[in-house]
Amino acid sequence: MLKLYQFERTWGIPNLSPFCCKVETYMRMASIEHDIKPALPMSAPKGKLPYISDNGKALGDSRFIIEYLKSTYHDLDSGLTDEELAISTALQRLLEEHLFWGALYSRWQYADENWQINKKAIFSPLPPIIRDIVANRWRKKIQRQIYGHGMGRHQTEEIFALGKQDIDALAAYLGHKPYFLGDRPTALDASAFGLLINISGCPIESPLKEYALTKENLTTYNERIMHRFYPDLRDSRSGEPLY
Ligand SMILES: N[C@@H](CCC(=O)N[C@@H](CS)C(=O)NCC(=O)O)C(=O)O
Repeated sequence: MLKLYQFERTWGIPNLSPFCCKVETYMRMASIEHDIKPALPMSAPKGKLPYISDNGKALGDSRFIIEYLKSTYHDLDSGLTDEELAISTALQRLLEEHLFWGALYSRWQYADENWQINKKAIFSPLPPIIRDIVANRWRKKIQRQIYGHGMGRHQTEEIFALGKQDIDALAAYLGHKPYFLGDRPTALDASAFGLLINISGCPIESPLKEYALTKENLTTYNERIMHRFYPDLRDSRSGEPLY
């Protein structure tokens, strides 16, 4: 059986990693059977989550994983025009190579309360004796990545201003459509939902989250996908469906 390795579920959303959430959402949208295995990035083939294993082979990076799922199991993008495919690629790059870095900054650098919440969610599976050491080392590493990407060189207000431009573009392009490219979900929706639910549906407070929550169509979009593809996600206290 196809296995998906990703962070443990937390915060009442499918995954705290936009990329893990993207792959699981693609699998659910495409009705691809799979087992979920909790993991940390240290064990991943490229040192990042998610990765999958199938037929004895491990594969990392959500883009290559989705290519593999398309060619081996089910292609949610079949039937799209070349123009739609171009938009899909461009918006996924906006989400994953730009907006993602503002979201990452909110968690690992922007505010200490956010870091504490993030730390607890990611590093709790580690033994207490090494938890803080590993978490602090990891935090420095991610901050170096944010700086290396270029996003981390900007002022806080500039980082969030750039993120807000991306949110504007996404909200405008989605408009009143149920999914980004029309009436049915495609790979672009797996990517968009993966990041949008991680900005507006998680307990990391920032101007980016506040701004995303002002876009009613993005909120309804997240709810639509949660309701249709994650009906099994329930409130940990009440047991009620979350959406
Ligand atoms: N391009 C990769 C990005 C994956 C990624 O950045 N994963 C993060 C979690 S959101 C990670 O595992 N980071 C660990 C690290 O950078 O050390 C993909 O599409 O899968």
